[in-house]
Amino acid sequence: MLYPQTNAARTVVSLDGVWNFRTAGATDYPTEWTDAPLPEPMPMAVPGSYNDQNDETNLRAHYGWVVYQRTVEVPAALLKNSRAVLRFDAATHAADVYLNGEKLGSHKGGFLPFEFDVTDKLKAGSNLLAVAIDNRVNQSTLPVGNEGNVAFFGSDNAGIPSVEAGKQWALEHTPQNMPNFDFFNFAGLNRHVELYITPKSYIADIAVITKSIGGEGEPAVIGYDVTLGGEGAAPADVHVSIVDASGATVAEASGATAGDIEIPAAHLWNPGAAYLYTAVVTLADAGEEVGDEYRQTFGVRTIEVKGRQFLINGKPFYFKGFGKHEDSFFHGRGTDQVLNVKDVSLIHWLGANSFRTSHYPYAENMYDLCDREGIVIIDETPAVGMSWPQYTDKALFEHHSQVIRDMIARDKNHPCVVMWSIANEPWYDQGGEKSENALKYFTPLRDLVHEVDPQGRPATVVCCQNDYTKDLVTRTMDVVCLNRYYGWYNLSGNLDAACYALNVELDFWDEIGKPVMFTEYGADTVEGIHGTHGEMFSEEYQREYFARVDAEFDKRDWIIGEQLWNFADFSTIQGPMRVEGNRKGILTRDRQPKMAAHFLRDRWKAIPDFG
Ligand code: GCB
Repeated sequence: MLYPQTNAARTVVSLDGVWNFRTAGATDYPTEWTDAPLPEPMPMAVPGSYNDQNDETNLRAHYGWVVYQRTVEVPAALLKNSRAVLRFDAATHAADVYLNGEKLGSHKGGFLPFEFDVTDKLKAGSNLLAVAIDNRVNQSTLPVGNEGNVAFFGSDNAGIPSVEAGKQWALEHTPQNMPNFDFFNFAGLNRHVELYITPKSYIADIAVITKSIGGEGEPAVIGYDVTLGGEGAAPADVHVSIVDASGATVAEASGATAGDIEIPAAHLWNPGAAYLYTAVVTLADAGEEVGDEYRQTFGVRTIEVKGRQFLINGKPFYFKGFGKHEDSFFHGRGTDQVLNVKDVSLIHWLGANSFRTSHYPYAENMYDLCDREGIVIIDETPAVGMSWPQYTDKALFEHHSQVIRDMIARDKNHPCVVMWSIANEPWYDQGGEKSENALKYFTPLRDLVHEVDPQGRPATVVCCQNDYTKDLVTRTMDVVCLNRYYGWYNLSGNLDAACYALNVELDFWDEIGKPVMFTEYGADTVEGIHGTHGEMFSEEYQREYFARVDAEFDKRDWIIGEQLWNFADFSTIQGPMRVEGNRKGILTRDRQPKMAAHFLRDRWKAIPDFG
């Protein structure tokens, strides 16, 4: 699915702005809210999570459905001899969409785009658009929620009769989402909504693949694959021009939907030194007034896991960075370009070169920025919070497979994406049949990644602190990605013992013989708490924690990267382990550095991207 763009052949109409909004029921919404103006609506900005936008209602505690509405004014000229598509960059977590009272369809999953062809449904003039959105998470959704008001990060004093009674009462009277994941369940129209117009015969998809490279400035071969849509479009009508960053056309091909093109003196896309080309694909006039056009940016670069190394353009790359979240004050998980630009500048300031889109695919705008800024991304599905009952759930497996297909279809051309993460911390180290079921579940998903990615990038599952001897899945991935909290959740406060235990585990992974990277390790730190001997939660402890753990990494050349937890503090469900959210950021939620950020900046600036 191509991102909407305005060019000589296409028009995008943004439907961002202040919409009308109402909360509805836990399990349903009134149908009359989908075909007539909403009664007594409150204003709600799109894109943006609804949870922190209104103070009269406790929208953070809302459970179930909400309804968004707006009118869409359409000039008649726009609809003449064209195709109209309504696109949602995301709706979290499930949506029913209505246009002029007619249901267009539904979508499940809160972090990937979906669209509807509305050519025959949109009228010139005023149209009523209504979107009902459900924020519930449960055992059949990704991310996974717990049923029954059992909080992951709450007190679970099971067995005390009055606590059990309280839980039962809460379930019946104040139902709440109980995420099996540690980030606030921000919901709604978190990303852009667009109406876009193309010719009736159109370019439906483009894939660009780097087939071979030489050095910088030497010839490179790229492959292209164009999918056509609509009637009348023929391969003979396709033309591809490769345009360099200065606007000069450096290579061309015509008359086929797929082929190879040689760029005579190619500039490579490298971390920290990005170079972007544009494949300008045109579809000649197929008896219509205009043909179609799409401008697809791409980078010339290769990715390969070889032995115990992760190669970008044939050179061993070292990941320096963090897991992030789409999270900020007021916006929640809402797309915020100011924040994205600020975060990218902080990534440069820190001397980092990469991050993981923990724990869901981010809005496309961030990938565009990272393409141009040379920042490397590990792209993650929203499969977080899984456990053993799910590994035999066929419907969930199908949904998970579809999410992987959709994520790769969306992000395949981004040079910044170098690896796909199938899941974060599925629980699978119980041994016996449970561990084997996990292996049966994740092996076909790894193979699916390899099959559907035209660029053949590596696949991983990011694994939880576990009994690694019984974990059968992690060792089968292309790269072993470890989340470890020695010195925080385990061996809390004792960094000597933490380093000892870490070393015992690292000896195990050395035997396994795969490339290993850390995708989480960290310590909650409340800015302003200090101590001469730096105990837990102090800024000194966080700095010392990273200094000690990183020194263990430095002893092993098969560790291919360190992505700590987390870039910045972020919002979570309330609970006794969280003081206004998760505080493991090396930056505060408003992006100010804690002491550890200065230590890491010095460290990362001294470690080259390629070793
Ligand atoms: C983890 C999770 C992450 C949490 C983190 C923590 O292992 O992957 O989502 O936020 O631990 O701080 O507990």
